[in-house]
Amino acid sequence: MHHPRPTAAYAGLTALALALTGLAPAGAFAARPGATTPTSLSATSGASTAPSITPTPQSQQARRDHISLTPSVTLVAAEDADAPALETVRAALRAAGVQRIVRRTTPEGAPRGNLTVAVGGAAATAALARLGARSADGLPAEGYALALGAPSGTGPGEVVLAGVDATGTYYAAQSLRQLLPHRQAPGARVAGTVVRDWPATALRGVIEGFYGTPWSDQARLDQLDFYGEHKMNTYVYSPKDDPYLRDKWRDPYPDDQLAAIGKLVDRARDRHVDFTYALSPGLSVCYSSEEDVKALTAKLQTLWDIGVRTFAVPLDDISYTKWNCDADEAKFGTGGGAAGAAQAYLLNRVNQEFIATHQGARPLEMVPTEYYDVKATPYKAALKEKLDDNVVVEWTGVGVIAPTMTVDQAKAAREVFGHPILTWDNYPVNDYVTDRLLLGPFTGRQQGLPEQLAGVTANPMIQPAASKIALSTVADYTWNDGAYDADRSWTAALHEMAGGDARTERALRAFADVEYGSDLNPQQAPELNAAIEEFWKSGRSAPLDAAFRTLQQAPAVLRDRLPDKGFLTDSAPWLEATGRWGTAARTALRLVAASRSGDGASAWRLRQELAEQVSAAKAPVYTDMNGKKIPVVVGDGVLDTFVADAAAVHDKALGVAGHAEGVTNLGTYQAHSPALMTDGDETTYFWSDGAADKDDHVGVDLGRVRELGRVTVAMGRPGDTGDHLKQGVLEYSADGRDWHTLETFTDQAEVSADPPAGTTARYVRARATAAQDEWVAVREFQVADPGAAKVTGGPGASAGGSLAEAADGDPATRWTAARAAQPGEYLQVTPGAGARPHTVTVLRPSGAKGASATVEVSQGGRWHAVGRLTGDYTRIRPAGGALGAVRLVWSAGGPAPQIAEVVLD
Ligand code: LTM
Repeated sequence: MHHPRPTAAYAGLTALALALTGLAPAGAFAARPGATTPTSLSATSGASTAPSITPTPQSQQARRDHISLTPSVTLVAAEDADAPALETVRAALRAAGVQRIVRRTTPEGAPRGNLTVAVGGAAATAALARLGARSADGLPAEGYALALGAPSGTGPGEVVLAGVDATGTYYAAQSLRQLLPHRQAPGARVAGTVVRDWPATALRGVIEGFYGTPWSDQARLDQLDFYGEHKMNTYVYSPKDDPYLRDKWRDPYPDDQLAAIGKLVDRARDRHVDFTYALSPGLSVCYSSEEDVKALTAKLQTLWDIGVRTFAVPLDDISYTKWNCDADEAKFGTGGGAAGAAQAYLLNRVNQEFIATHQGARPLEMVPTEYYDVKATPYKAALKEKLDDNVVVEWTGVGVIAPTMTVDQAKAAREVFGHPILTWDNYPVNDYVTDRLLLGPFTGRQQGLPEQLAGVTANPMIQPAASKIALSTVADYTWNDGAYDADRSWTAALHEMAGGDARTERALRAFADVEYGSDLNPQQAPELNAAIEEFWKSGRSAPLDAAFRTLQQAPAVLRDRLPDKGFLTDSAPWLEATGRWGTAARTALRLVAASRSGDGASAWRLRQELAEQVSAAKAPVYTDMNGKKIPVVVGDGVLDTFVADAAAVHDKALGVAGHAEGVTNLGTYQAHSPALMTDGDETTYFWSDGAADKDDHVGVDLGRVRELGRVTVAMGRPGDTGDHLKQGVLEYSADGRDWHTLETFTDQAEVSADPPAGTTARYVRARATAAQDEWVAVREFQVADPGAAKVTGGPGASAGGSLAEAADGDPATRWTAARAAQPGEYLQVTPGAGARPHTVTVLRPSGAKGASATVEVSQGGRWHAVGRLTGDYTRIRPAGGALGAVRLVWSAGGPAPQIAEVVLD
């Protein structure tokens, strides 16, 4: 559907006319072809700053004058003026401090000292002329003109709202609402302005079309208010988990449920939102059955009877290669073409026998089974040829979650389906990534796309209020894609949700930043990431600490101050995790400082606190509709990476190799991060988010070039080793560029190799040498260190642990003795070949102080005591030169000893 874009407002006005009407010469912007759109009105207007309107208007011009909000206002509106528009105007005036609103049908005789507000009709036309503003005539459906000004002789001034239709008038009222201040008392002055505005596409809104807990009716009512405020005119009721939509599509709703839907329909009408009812019979329908046609139209009739006027029949996520009845095979045959013909047959019956016979019904909408591409197929050809021309086809773009959508793709969809296209845009839906919120803006949709389409509907998150940030940007794009700037729109959405409070907005922005990443916005936490990069470059910790503190305080600030309490309920576990990650990240920052300044005792204390804080940050869970608890993800790849990098700084300061880092070029499925390949835990695993291509790889970064011991790769998930690299090669490299082969393998989930003695490398990986259909899971990827210190003695380790963990180069792992020490028992650490250490540092887990020991060192072939273990951190540099070995001679009895790391350097 194409909307002609009106020519620029005021394009023909002369300087003299501008002067007479009070219009400012600068500050106008209009979405005419070829016009550049200033970033904001206030940035370009010489007049006083006006609050911005969202969605961004197509055209707005500042005036040099202003209106005054008098205590009593005359509201001039015809008898049949749009009631929701009037209600919105009244509420906005009251919120701005107006005490009395006197309604009249004509302006004649109105008190001269009153501000006049004209809503539609002849009064509005005359007032627009007085203000030198064009009428709404010629605008597309739902367009409007809105003007505020005080030409001489109008006293406190006048406000005019004129829509091309009732919805346009309502939208003028929504814009006015945003221009007026919030004040207790009358008397505010508001800068004069003229808006001429219209939508970029006819249908704009939301399809509640996700899997998982459907929205509550209360949330839906709130959403409908939000859509009206954001000039979205469409809500499609299609929750996958309403049984009466899919499994039980033939059954009528119980009375109470129908009544609840009726309330939604009424609210939608009051907000100029078209409530679309989407019935999905595809799981069990017999396309050729008379009974099923009757069942379908009878069900739609029950919705018609409560006021629904738009209907959809989604046929997504069903099988179209298996019929539900033999009669369909007999009538339509088999294959994609037959499925298209069968669906067209059923939909045409609904279109002709229901939609066409119900006056006032809007065009039928359908979702094809192939909804995610533009490939020519027999299925699409059948729909194109056989489906009634006026049926609207929904399409998700190229891909189910389309990272980008272009004008050319939309044209190709129009061509291949042969019908008007309404996008079912799968953003910000999170039913496929329930561990995260998607709080970034709508991006990747090309300018010019909306006018190729019948409209755009966005599939939101399971969390309704949390969806509002992204939906606000969807509304902005679909209203005026020409002026759309994702960043600016996102900021406006946060500003609105924060209720205009700067502290709340800062906290909300920090929270939305750590939940920003998605297929549309591939960079997670872009603002925090930039702050972290700046810290590593400059070494200035104060700005980064402030950013982390904002995260840490975000839960408390938002719980106290955010007006939308639904947002808090929706985001509770993510918000909790954000605060905890903020705490952990601040500790990590202090760990870097302590490590760099040589304060080993503080660094070790912070390192341990950090481990606990990270565990706490990973603890919050989202509980889905089946009671499954899903750990939530916050700032992934940014916060966790910062914490790991801080630990690496500490490792380096200690002089240990540290933790090998799991690395891969494959995407990650949900929370199965690459770090799980090196966590020493076979029950956790990295899992790719798709099949491996040739040259995809999984491996480790050892942090420095060192000698390689045995390499062991345990692929597949625990108890199901199917997802492994089928054909591959084990390789090592010093620099990550030049790789050398260690071993090739074919169809082995467990792969190991012993590099020749003296082989050194920093990176080791398993690389696919052929593409495969299977995803890749890796439980553990280990590379032994022949140069590592040797640990002997006792007592022996408790179940599942090993003595070696006392000196494995990783302070994050620990040796815990199976029992208390016996008289004379000791733990001995002998440095690796070639090492000539002079210092011993013993790190113990906090709270493990109880087991006491004497520290003895061997120098020149003789053992002698050099001190005792004191607290968590003991560092001794004995006189007498290099240490041959160190032993901790335990005092008998007491608690079972524990050691995080014995470091010889
Ligand atoms: O996108 C469509 C047409 N169908 C389903 C949606 O119900 C679901 O919410 C999204 C995202 O998981 N994917 C689909 O395929």
